[in-house]
Formats: sequence, C-alpha cells, structure tokens
Amino acid sequence: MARLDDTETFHNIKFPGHMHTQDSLNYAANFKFQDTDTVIVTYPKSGTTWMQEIITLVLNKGDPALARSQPNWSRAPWLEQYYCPQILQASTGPRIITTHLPYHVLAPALRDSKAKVIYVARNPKDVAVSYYHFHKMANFLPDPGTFSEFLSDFLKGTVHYGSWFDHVKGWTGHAQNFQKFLYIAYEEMWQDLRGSLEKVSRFLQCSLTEEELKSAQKYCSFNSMKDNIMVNYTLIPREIMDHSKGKFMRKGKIGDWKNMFTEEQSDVFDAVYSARMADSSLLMGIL
Ligand code: PPS
Repeated sequence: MARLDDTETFHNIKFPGHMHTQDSLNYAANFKFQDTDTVIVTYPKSGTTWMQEIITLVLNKGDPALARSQPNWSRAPWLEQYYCPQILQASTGPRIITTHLPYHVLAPALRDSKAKVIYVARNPKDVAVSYYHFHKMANFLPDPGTFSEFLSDFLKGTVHYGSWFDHVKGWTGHAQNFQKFLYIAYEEMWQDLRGSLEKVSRFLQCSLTEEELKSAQKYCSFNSMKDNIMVNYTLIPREIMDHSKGKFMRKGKIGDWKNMFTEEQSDVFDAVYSARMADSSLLMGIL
C-alpha cells in the first residue's frame, strides 16, 4: 500500500491515505472491543511509541525479548490503519490496541466497554515541533511549509489527525464515561519514568518486582529505544520514511519548543491555548 500522496477524510478529519482507507476507518469506528483490551490513545507525537514500549515491558515483567523482536505496530497495532484486522486475527491473549482517533469518532464503539483506556498527552508546543519535523521525514504526510505556516495549521486544527485541542478535550473531558481510564502526561513519564511504570503496572494489574521494574526502566529509556529497530522506524523503507531528513526518535526532550518558537509565536499559541482550554481543568498546567 503506497498511496503516499493520498488523503482520506473521515468525520471532517484528514488521515494519510498511505495507512488509512474509508474501510479501515469505518472498521475502527465500529470496532467490537473486548473487556480484556488495553487501548493507548494519543494525538500524534505525544508519546505513543513510548507507551507501547512501556506496556510491552510491563506485561513482560521487564523482559525486553518481545520489545526487541516484534515491531511496535504489530505488538500494538493502530486500530484505524488498514493492516489492523489481520494482526488482531492472528493475536492470542489480551490485545494492546493503539489509536489516534478523536473521542467523538470512537465513543460509540467504546460505549459500555470495560476495556482499559490509557490517554497520553504532551505539551502541545512540543507536539507541534515534533510533528513539524516528522512531516519532513514522513513521505505520507504533506509538505509542512515553514514552521510558521505549519503552526498556523496546527492551531486551526487543519493538520492530519485534526485538532490537538479537540482531541485532548474530547478524551479527558469524558474520562468519567470509562470504567478504567488512566491519564498520563509525557512530561510525567519524562520526569519520573519509574513512577510512571509503577502507575501503568498498577493500572494493568500486573505487579513487577524491583528487578523487573529496573529492567523495564532501562529498556524504555530514550537511549535504549532510539537504538531498538523495532521502535525507531528504521525498518520502514526510505521512500516512506526518509531517515536522512530526520529521526523518528528525534530528541525526546521536554521544552524543546523553546528552540523553535519565536516570542510572538509563543504568545499567539498561549492566547489560543487559554481560549480553547478554558473549560478544561486537567491540562491547564502543561505549558
Ligand atoms: S507517533 O508518530 O504519533 O507514533 O509519535 P509518538 O510516538 O507519539 O511521538 C514521538 C515522540 O516521542 C518521543 N519519544 C520519547 N521521548 C522520551 N523518551 C522515550 N523513551 C521516547 N520514545 C519516543 C520521540 O523522540 C518523539 O519526540 P521528539 O520531540 O520528536 O523527539
């Protein structure tokens, strides 16, 4: 499936045609979740791959064998991407499913579900910078133009996968609708990886010994993951992701936006953030 220049529009949101079709998006929206499913939900560039690795390591008691032998997209497939049914059919045991879909698209399918939902959010300024760089290397995303042009589209919510604000508010604003919902910020994982691993292990009801926790922490560190070909996307052919134009595991830092934003861009962002997030208590401290 190439379709590198194609775009699919679903519920007024653009998705890369490379991985998505109307059928795959409809499959996701009508998916039958099982109570034993764990669903990782993120807006792109918010810590998706990191959470996929954390969950793999927690469920495997810190043993890196699976994380080092099976690509993340096959261990925790994206529900809305075309290959997902094939992977889930072949899977045995509890399923780890990933999605970038906004709440309103997936809510009907998840209604009354006992699936465990883990929502990872990241400072949107860092998301915008990471996403901008990703557009340059991912040939299935449009040319982002200048950072200033991209930022304007990001704030308007016209980039692929839609508005960051709608995504975060949609999911976190309906947390109470889920029987099992864990919210965690990228910044929390960065500042306290050990505590975050413990939090995820409690949520998944999978306790780890001190030694197992130490091993999990080692293998989901940025330095370890950047060299793991099962998560750093170097297995993907250059025509699709061009690693000469940037790295998927780029910097893995918090506050990198300060190296990219002008003061004016930051002020505009803050004003939009304050207006759009005024009715959301959860994330007001994130910037
Ligand atoms: S995607 O394309 O939506 O799946 O991307 P996603 O995985 O959500 O986000 C990629 C960014 O997460 C960073 N990352 C990490 N940071 C710190 N520690 C670890 N272990 C880690 N793993 C992934 C990755 O480097 C991308 O952020 P940037 O800022 O571009 O470096």
